[in-house]
Amino acid sequence: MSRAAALTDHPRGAEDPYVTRGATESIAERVDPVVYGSGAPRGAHSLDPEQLADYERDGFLVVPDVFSRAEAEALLEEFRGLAASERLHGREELILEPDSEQARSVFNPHRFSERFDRVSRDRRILDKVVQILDSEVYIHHARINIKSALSGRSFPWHSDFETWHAEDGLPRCRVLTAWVLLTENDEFNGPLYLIPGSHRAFVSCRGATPDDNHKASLRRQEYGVPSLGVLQELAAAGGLAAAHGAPGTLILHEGNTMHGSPDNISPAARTNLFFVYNSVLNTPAQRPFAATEFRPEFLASRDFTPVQPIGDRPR
Ligand SMILES: O=C(O)CCC(=O)C(=O)O
Ligand SMILES: [Fe+2]
Repeated sequence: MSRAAALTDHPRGAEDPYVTRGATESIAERVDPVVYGSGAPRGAHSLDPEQLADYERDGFLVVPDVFSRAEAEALLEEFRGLAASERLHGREELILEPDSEQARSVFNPHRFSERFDRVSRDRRILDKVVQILDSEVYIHHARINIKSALSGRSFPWHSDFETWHAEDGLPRCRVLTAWVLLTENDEFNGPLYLIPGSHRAFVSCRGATPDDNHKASLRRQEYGVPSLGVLQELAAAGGLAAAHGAPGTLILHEGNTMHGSPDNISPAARTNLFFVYNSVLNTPAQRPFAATEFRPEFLASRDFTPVQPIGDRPR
């Protein structure tokens, strides 16, 4: 199957339920399910019905102890080795902080390291992802956000799906992020903030996407962010939550949940690994929905090969 043939032939314009980056901001209703299919368990590591219901209601779920502390520590060590090697030098996968030469993000560690590749295919993650999305999945991108002690910078409020739709052409919200906490995430070191229930509202953001927007947005996002008024409306309905957890915690984060995170001025780094899994039935449209060009491949994969799980056999 050629890659071009695998793009989704999705109607554009008036039939797009998620029009965004226009002259005005507005809130539209989500038209897609949150849990696709029946939500039936897919293996030994599926969510139980209560966890699945919490995810469906809130748009995220914190699952402690999915990986052991030792596994998280080994992943952090692997990352330190990768960061210290020459392999990332001068590469576009390495993103620096907006105000310093410190590393902010490293994209697609699973393409650089077998250990990260293996965790991306671990059934402890995939059984849950496939249960929610009800199809095979491919990795849209993966990323490590480092948030160094004292100087790791914030991420403004946003919905990931808004960007993936506008700039990467993902037609529908059949996509989620699975985060593995590699360090403690606590109230001090810049944890993720989320608005429970916000995944049910699609915020159509104001402002046309500039060319090459990703070059600025990965360091400091300015397009695809909601106004104060819209945030207040969402927070009035859902309140705010912070995702805290020990190393090895897994966070499942629905693609459209509104989230952001503050600066880390604490003395401890907050380093997290995340994988964005998109349904193979939701590959990009022929063109992005609200940008002149697609973002580069390292941000939005063109390899739609289904992820092959490893680990325990399914039940
Ligand atoms: O690492 C964080 O705190 C937030 C990152 C984020 O939202 C993103 O990369 O889309
Ligand atoms: Fe995000």
